Amino acid sequence: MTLKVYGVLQATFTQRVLVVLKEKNVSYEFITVDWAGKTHKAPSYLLNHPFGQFPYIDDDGFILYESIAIMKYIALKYRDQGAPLLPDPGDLKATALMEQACSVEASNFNPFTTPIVIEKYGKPIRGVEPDEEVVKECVLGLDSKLDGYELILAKQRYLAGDSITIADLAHLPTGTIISRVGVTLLEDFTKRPNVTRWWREIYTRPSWQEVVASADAKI
Ligand SMILES: N[C@@H](CCC(=O)N[C@@H](CS)C(=O)NCC(=O)O)C(=O)O
Repeated sequence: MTLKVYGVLQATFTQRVLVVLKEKNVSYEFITVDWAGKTHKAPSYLLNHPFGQFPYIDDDGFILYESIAIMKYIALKYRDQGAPLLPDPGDLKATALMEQACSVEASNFNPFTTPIVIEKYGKPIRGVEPDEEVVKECVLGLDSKLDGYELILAKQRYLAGDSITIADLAHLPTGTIISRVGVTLLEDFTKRPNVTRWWREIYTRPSWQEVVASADAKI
């Protein structure tokens, strides 16, 4: 049975799942969640995602939510297709470094980028004014956290070492949107050459360009 993805093409956490599926060349069925109609809050939806969010996947009856968990599941299930995206599961230290890189994203990137996405992208779509104070604070916070990224990426090509992993790919959705709304910290080569080198490398992957194109085509 074809793997089913429940989500929204323009939603950042859904896009994390899609980029891994494209990296692995896995065919899937996409089911658009009617977020405006709040179908994700319906009792039938909550049976599969108790927090009423998207994305989740249904892989032949196996239900999984939380985008990072889904990325890991797909990367592991299709380990031999495309770029591995995860270390050999038997390699304890490489796996720990990949988990560390995932936590780096969750602690030092997403808490700053997601509020910017909400304020400068999500709110205007709904005709709501962004809170510029929140944006300013998050830009300052991200700017300082990216100094840590620069130290990591001066020593290695990707966040978990010299091979790309899901931890790198997890940055793509919100990183792309903040840049589109004018927060170009990831592209400032003079300030942080290694961050910019890394960002350009992941951003231009064909898998990600496909995800962006299908999101833009639906707007
Ligand atoms: N930690 C979750 C976050 C999922 C999430 O926040 N999804 C947003 C869309 S990008 C959502 O469902 N928002 C609607 C809501 O929370 O009611 C993940 O990584 O999957």
